[in-house]
Amino acid sequence: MKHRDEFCQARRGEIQLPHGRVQTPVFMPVGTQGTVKALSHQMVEDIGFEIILGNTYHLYLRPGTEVIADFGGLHEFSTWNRNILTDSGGFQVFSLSPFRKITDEGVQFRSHIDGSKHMLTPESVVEIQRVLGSDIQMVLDVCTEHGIDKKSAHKALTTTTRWAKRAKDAWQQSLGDYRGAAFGIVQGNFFEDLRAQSAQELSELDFPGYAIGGLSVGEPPEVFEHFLHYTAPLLPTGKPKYVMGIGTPDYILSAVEAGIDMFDCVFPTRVARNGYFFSRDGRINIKNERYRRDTQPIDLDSPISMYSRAYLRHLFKAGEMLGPMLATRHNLWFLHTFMTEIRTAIEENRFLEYKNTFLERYGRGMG
Ligand code: PRF
Repeated sequence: MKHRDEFCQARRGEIQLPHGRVQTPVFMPVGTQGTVKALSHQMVEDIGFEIILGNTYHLYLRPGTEVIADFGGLHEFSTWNRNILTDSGGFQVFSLSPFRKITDEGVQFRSHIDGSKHMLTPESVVEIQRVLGSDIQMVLDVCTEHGIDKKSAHKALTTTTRWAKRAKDAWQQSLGDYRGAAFGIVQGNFFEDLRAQSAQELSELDFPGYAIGGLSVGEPPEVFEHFLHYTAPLLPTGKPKYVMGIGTPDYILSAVEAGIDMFDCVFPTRVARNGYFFSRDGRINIKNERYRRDTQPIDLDSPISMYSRAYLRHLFKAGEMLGPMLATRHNLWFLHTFMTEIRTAIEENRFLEYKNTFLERYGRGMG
């Protein structure tokens, strides 16, 4: 950590990884299949991103770990030369697989692609991510939804801790030529004592970094806010803290204020493909009739400022590929610029002021 804002927990730092340094707080674009959808790696790099996400679950199923192994890892296979963080697959099995069964050993599931049967264990997930060459790998966890009872939440938490211990041992043994970090993931659903227990047990395992999982899974914003601010201080101060699966400006601001260093989310890129553009005045649905003859760009500073809103609207109305490409480029530029401004504000001890000014214009609760 380089600096903490004098008036809140927001912090400014740097993480050293095998493929270079990452400035924090950082937003990481999602590249589930080894590609940030609709953009070339060059475009992602040109915006300035130092790290993207990949997914163990998807890459293991397709093209298959052995194909990527033949190339020497995901960096070589995809030709993305900066850092890659891979999620463990725990969350994706829960959200995508038509069938899954959790045992002590691991999670059995059926592929959402062809229905074939598979099993992921804490150890196999470490091994897959080692083969992928992940700069940061995540341990296998059990993510639960909002609204479950405490007994089920407790069961998921004890499995998550047991798996984290096995993952830590496997990760330590995997080190050598492989130099990626492994992060533990806090669960505990929406129960304070379970969150505290999870944070405590994982902290004892002494991972290089920690994620808060199981948030933004359908709970109301104030519940998200409460558990985020409750859990963040329970994690070791000197290590990176990552909230998984958040990417709207209001949630990012809330997380930075709580002292979180890293975020990722499909949201900015997913909504881009449906014609939603982030702007300082809130999110714009370009398909709206009101933009039909609008000669203005979305934002004068955007890398796509040469295009008018009317033309962008036309691309989406006509179903042209260039529409999603330009929207994705714009939204990722918007978030990258937003994170750069946040980092400067923290350095100058005016993060809270920045947050209020930004939300005043963008709209609160706008997502
Ligand atoms: N666990 C993992 N990946 C995740 C989550 C989690 O809890 C979430 C929850 N928002 C997103 N991605 N492994």
